[in-house]
Amino acid sequence: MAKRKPQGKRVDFRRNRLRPARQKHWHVSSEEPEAHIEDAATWETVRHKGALSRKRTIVERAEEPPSADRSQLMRGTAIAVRGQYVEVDSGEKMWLCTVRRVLRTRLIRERHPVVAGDEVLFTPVAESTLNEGVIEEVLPRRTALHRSDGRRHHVIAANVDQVIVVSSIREPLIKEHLIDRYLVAVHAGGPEGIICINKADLDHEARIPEILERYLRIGYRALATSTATGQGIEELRSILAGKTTMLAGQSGVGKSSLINAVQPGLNLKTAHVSVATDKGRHTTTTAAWYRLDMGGAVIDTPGIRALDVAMIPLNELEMHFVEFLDKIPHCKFPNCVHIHEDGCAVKAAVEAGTIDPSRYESYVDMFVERSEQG
Ligand SMILES: Nc1nc2c(ncn2[C@@H]2O[C@H](COP(=O)(O)OP(=O)(O)OP(=O)(O)O)[C@@H](O)[C@H]2O)c(=O)[nH]1
Ligand SMILES: [Mg+2]
Ligand SMILES: [Zn+2]
Repeated sequence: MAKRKPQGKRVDFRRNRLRPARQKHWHVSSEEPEAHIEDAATWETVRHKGALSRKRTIVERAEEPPSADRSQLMRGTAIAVRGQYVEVDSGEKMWLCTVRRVLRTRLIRERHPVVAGDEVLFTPVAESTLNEGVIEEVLPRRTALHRSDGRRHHVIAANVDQVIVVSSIREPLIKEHLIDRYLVAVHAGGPEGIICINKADLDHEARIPEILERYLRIGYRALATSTATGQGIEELRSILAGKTTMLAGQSGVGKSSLINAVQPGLNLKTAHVSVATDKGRHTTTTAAWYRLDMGGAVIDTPGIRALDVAMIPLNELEMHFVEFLDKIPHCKFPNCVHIHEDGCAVKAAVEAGTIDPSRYESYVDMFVERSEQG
């Protein structure tokens, strides 16, 4: 896998920037001189276009990149985004690609126009020890999962069929409401949510069965695993086979360890949870896509505190609690939010024990939090 940034290019950027005559030329038709210079230089260096005059190449870039000869485009999967570079798997080879500027500008609102799992079309520009390319197009995403950092939303992975929401019973201690929060975000994003409680070897009080039952009874798939004893790993393999699965959950719960247990050859980095803080240390730092030998692929993600639920309209929150759906039509008021209203069928179901109180509590917490955000 090509993980190395081609350092040589950086040197070339600098050298090119120091040429005042050309810089002036670039400024003429460029709205973003700095960005453009870098692009022009990248283009030049990657293309190795010795015969073509530098000036001409730059003029082409300034007017808009030559919309590459489409017959030459190759298709691949973006497996990881590292800075300005995207690693692309074309099925046979790994390619280190940059992203065409027009594409970056068009998708400026997202931090990364390309994310792990994206299907892309790219122009191969150099095929040698380091296969290089330029991504021209990101194909429409079947699904997209978001997270927020404060006020911005970022897509973290695309084209995922299912998300395994991983928690650990201990180290770090399980946060049951966090599972519900993840499930809401996953449901809103499109893929199927599956619950996995890892570190089953540490379940000294045998709490796991009750938690799993909460989800199994409302139709979710849910399993307990332990990479220490091998419990549940075969079941996990059967869930992963032939699908594209993202593993999500807090840092330190064992996402990378589970992927290693399924396919040891991947040898993903894992690390001990800090005993002092009971927290992981963000060992995985970038979402990355891995092809599985048994068919299918997994996306390992860095531990994130919560997937984004802020973009879900408040009045749609109820839709993502699957067991509420057949109750909602029986609420007395059509605009019932299932909190203070009389004649609420959801609250009645909680009292009757058909809706789990812990799930209802997660709904109320999320509803209140979302209404405070406005
Ligand atoms: N006891 C026990 N420890 C486990 C189990 N699975 C993983 N661990 C340990 O938990 C720690 C964290 O595992 P990782 O796989 O790095 O966790 P992660 O979820 O990938 O963490 P980030 O990459 O930071 O998001 C490591 O020390 C693992 O050895 C398990 O089933 N039982
Ligand atoms: Mg990890
Ligand atoms: Zn109601």
